[in-house]
Amino acid sequence: MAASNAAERWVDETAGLTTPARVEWCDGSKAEYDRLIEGMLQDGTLLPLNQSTYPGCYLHRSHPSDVARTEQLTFICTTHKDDTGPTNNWMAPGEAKAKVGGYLRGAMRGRTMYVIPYLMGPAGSSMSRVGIMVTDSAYVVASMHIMTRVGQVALSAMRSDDDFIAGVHSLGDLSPDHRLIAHFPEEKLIWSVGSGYGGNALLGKKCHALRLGSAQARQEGWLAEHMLIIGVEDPSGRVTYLAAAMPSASGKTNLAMVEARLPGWRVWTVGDDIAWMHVDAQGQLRAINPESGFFGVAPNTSPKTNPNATRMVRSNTIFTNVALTPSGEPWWEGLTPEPPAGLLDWQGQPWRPGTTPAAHPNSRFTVPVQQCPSVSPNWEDPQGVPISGLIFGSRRSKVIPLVFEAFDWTHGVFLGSAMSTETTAAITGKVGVVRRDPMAMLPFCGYNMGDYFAHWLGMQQRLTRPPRLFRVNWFRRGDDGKFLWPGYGDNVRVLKWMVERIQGGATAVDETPIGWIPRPSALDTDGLGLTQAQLGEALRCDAGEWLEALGDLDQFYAQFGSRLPQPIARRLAETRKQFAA
Ligand code: GTP
Ligand code: SPV
Ligand code: MN
Repeated sequence: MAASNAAERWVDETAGLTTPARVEWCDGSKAEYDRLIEGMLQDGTLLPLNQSTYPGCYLHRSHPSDVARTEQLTFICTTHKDDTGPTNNWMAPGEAKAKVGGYLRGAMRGRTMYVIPYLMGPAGSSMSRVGIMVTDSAYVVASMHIMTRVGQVALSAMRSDDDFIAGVHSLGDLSPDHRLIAHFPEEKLIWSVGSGYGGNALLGKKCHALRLGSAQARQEGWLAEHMLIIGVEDPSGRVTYLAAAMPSASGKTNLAMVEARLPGWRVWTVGDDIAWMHVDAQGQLRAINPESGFFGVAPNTSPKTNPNATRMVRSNTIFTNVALTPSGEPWWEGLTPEPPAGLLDWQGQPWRPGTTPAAHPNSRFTVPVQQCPSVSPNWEDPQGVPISGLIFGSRRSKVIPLVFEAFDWTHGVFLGSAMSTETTAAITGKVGVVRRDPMAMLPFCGYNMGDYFAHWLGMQQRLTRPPRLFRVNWFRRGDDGKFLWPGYGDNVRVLKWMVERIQGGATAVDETPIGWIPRPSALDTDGLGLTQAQLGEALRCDAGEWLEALGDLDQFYAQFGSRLPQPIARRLAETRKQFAA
């Protein structure tokens, strides 16, 4: 493998700082993966699972205080604070270098520093981008093997000597007191220390593909989004591609590989977490999935909720923080109606039912995309797939209807910018707290969110046929506290309505101040057993509730000052006026 001079120099510099015992360049081969697994089985980083029922599957137990992304320790480091914006943590680059540098100095003493050249996106795509990360965690290397394309394929895709995002990762001492995830968009650089978990440590994912990716995308005129990508096949065989933004642990993986509960309909999986979208020469929006694996939430994944995922994780999967059965199989809440006897919990302790969950609520599986039974034949198309609809979804037990459609692009951007959601176990902190999460990008936008809204608005002029924009909420609850909508496989009924809207079919809608809401009769609820009252409640738009929510939105927008685009402010004012009338 031949790396560029700039890459070699940066690796040498980094080794000078972290002083590892040895430096190993990764080639991404199966032999390398097997060696890493073997080493981790020997030192206890991995436990083998039952190799006859779960071949090639392993269990990793993380440090008990390192189980989710830590947003309070995640920083964007720009020269001017205003470029980071009010919704991100900011640190001056010099200060961050001093602080993280302190944690990194000598951090790899006696250990191996792995150098991982990785490609985000299919080989041969002009939309793909290269990263080179170093790490002292074999678990991170093995995970990067699954989640990205590692080795020569990455180095060959570099368009110039320094055409890569550089990432330094070290486990440090795993203490949250010495943890920091710092992004330097002006230097295409990531420094992450003190966590071995998911988005904190697999630097290709949130740090590169979203935070630095979004900053690069703005400069270069494309979009890097926290979105799944699917192809929805209708009974005539036509496939309509959609991308959907939803906050962490709010349904992307589930929708990405949903098994349609409607005859003749089928959903093809392109991606489950991140979409990079470009406008092509014809003015068509096209999307690639930069990843090559899924890092999916385990709890509630079952043959009932997500049969494709359940089948997919039966081989070649690394599980993190799930429970273990006496026969050496993984288990998590929801996998089976009753927990098997004799479980060890995610920390390896005997588990007693009725106490805390056996699997950590943010326990995950890491598995190659090709193993997904519903994987799209086009998932690695270098041209990407043509996107006809964009969806913004969030987790709200109240206020937000099951589905509605924006009037136009600007209105859709407004609806996305207005999104709020209830927090989940994917982030350290309180679960179930309502917070603003525009376009599901609050923790992932690598620059000023006001500029991000403007960038979205500006895309329209380059789109000859802009995608339709939709808002969904699978999580609205009735007065009895139960979900009003069955969700999962039945979400395809909502996708069907969207496809009908996109393809120009006649569907009955109500025009409301927030957009077009389908009449209950427009949704295919055949065989669902939902009462008209339930469906009506799921779709209800309440002026009083909305006026309150929009007041809160006004305050959120205020912090952007002059960086809030006028069209967004105007949309909010108009919507309030219409509700008040
Ligand atoms: P990240 O990987 O963190 O970005 O999450 P994600 O958006 O891919 O979320 P995922 O699909 O893994 O869903 C997380 C949790 O949401 C699951 O464990 C389910 O409990 C729940 N969920 C997903 N889809 C539905 C749905 O349609 N209805 C309901 N009620 N819950 C759902
Ligand atoms: C998310 O939190 O949105 C995830 C998991 O997809 S992580 O990789 O930890 O960011
Ligand atoms: Mn995610």
